[in-house]
Amino acid sequence: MEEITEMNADLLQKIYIGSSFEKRPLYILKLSSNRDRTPKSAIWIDCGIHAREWIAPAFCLWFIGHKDRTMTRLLQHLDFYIMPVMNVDGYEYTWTTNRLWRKSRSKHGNNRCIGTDMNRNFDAGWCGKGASHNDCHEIYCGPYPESEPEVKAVAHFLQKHKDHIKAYITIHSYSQMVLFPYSYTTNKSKDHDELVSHKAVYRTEAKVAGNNLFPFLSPTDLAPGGSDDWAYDLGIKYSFTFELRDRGTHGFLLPPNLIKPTCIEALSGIKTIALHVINN
Ligand code: ING
Ligand code: ZN
Repeated sequence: MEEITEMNADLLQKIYIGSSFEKRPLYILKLSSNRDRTPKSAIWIDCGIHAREWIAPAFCLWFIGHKDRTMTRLLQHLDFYIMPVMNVDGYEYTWTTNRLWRKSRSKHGNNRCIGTDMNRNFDAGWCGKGASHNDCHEIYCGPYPESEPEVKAVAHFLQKHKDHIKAYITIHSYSQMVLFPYSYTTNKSKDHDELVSHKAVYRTEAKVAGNNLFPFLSPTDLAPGGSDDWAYDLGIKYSFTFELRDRGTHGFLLPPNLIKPTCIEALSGIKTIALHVINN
């Protein structure tokens, strides 16, 4: 992040938004062609909510460094806020100790176990069916909503900038699909029917799924406290979870030769959403 911001000082700005449970700094990078200083609409992308989903931070960093004609054109109309790693403590832990760690590394009160599932910790149907109050479970929702400093920092930033953030995209793996609200309830969101029948949404889905046109998949299991639901209820209509490769052959241990093609697929999904945001 340091290197890439220094090398592209004209396009990138590093913004400190808070610190993690283990006191690591949390940064987002603002990608903006600042030739004209008029305030622009923006798209938020975060990666690495879950520690073991290594393709996610890899994608965010690759995306920041990627330049092409479409991106140049998009940047005339849009800024991007990119958070390469939200779960910085968990990510570090997957490098040093346990490759398959998912949660944060926080310890609350007299809990027996470490870690909260950050994608169950947002204040959207918090800890309903599909999350767990048991701190030893993989889908532990935490002692209260936004108990994780990382979640609180992101929620605070989004709240502050919600008027110009037109799309929220959070990058996970694996399963190759695009999810959108709601996950905390089986009720349809106000925009559900529009989003389901939306050509742009369908194209995004197809791209993230590796250009395999297959029927739209929505999760059948409830998952409350997710970031996309929270962003949607904040008023960000285009709010998506991208689940990148693969479909389970390698799972979280995606081999290096698949990093690049996966990034290209995800990029093309993001471009589809960005073009739609610009034209609407
Ligand atoms: N999947 C997501 C998870 O947090 C999800 C699925 C998406 C839940 C959006 C809630 C909201 O379980 C992975 N792979 O993490
Ligand atoms: Zn995940």
